[in-house]
Amino acid sequence: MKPLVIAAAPLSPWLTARLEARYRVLWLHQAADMDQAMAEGADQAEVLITTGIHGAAAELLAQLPALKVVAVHGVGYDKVDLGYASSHNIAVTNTPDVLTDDVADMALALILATARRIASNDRFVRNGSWGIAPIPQLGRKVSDARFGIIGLGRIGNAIAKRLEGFSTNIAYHNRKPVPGSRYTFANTAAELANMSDFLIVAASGGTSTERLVDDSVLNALGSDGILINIGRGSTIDEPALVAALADGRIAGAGLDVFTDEPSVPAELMAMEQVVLQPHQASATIQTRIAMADIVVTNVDAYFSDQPLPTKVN
Ligand code: NAP
Ligand code: 8YV
Repeated sequence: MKPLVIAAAPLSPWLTARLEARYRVLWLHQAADMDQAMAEGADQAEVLITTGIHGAAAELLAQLPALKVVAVHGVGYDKVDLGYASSHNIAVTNTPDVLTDDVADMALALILATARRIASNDRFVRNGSWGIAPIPQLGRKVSDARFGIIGLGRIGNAIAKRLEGFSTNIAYHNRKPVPGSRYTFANTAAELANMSDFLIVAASGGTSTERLVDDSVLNALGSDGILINIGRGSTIDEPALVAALADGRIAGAGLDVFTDEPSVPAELMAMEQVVLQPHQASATIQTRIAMADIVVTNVDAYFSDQPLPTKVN
């Protein structure tokens, strides 16, 4: 009989196919409630698969007494209660590296789309305004701009490398400087914002970055500044961002992630200077296949008593 694994959320077709070929998958979102899931054997399951967006809260983990592994389809595991997992000997795995290029590409796409008004100009053409309404507002030059990256990790570094094609003025803020980095270190997020035209958030989520980009950071970015977020929605004080955009205290924003996904503040949706994406930074076929491979490799390793290749705790 195939071993049982639990899926906490819908998964990609590649991951679904590979899991179902090897394991009996109990889909939590298809169960009427936890009682039904328990009746189907959830209390016996040793592996839970989830996404970076869905995570695994302590309330869920506490209902799964046999659990030994939480395999996250995503590099960010801020939505998994790592404290609970570690204190109950539950290993957590993620999918680093394979998505780095795609997420960096999305940051560049959002920089260009926001600065050059790609989305609003597209709407302008589609709604028949071209030739009738006044010409669209001018954009902002990206080449030679000053770029600041919050979170110079794997993804932040890949963004910086791409930005070298546009400018030599690249700075970053981490909790500590990256040894040997050729980019300028800023001690605080506000100091970085103050020296940037584009402020790009690529830091991990969680308590240490919660609302790191607040009113003071947005004011430091200034009225010509553009904020890009491909990290986590929790890193930005969203009401403060809405107010700064509405008041013209910053010029625009390109956002892939939000505080309460999939809910996006109505004010942001009404703003022409904002480009919005539904958490798509790693969403290419090639990368989703590679992410599925890593999840399956970790689950297979667990069931064959091998070390978990991408364990984070
Ligand atoms: P990583 O290599 O671990 O980089 C994380 C970076 O964040 C590090 O440079 C870290 O530096 C910095 N950081 C952490 N806490 C900080 C704090 N309190 N203040 C300032 N900087 C802080 O991870 P990665 O692979 O680049 O991924 C980064 C994040 O991107 C993920 O955790 C995930 O949330 C997000 N992501 C989003 C998508 C998407 O679809 N939009 C896709 C993939 C990943 P220090 O430790 O030195 O502070
Ligand atoms: C995914 C992500 O969209 O890797 C992450 O941290 O947020 C994204 O790659 C997500 O995990 C979907 O499964």
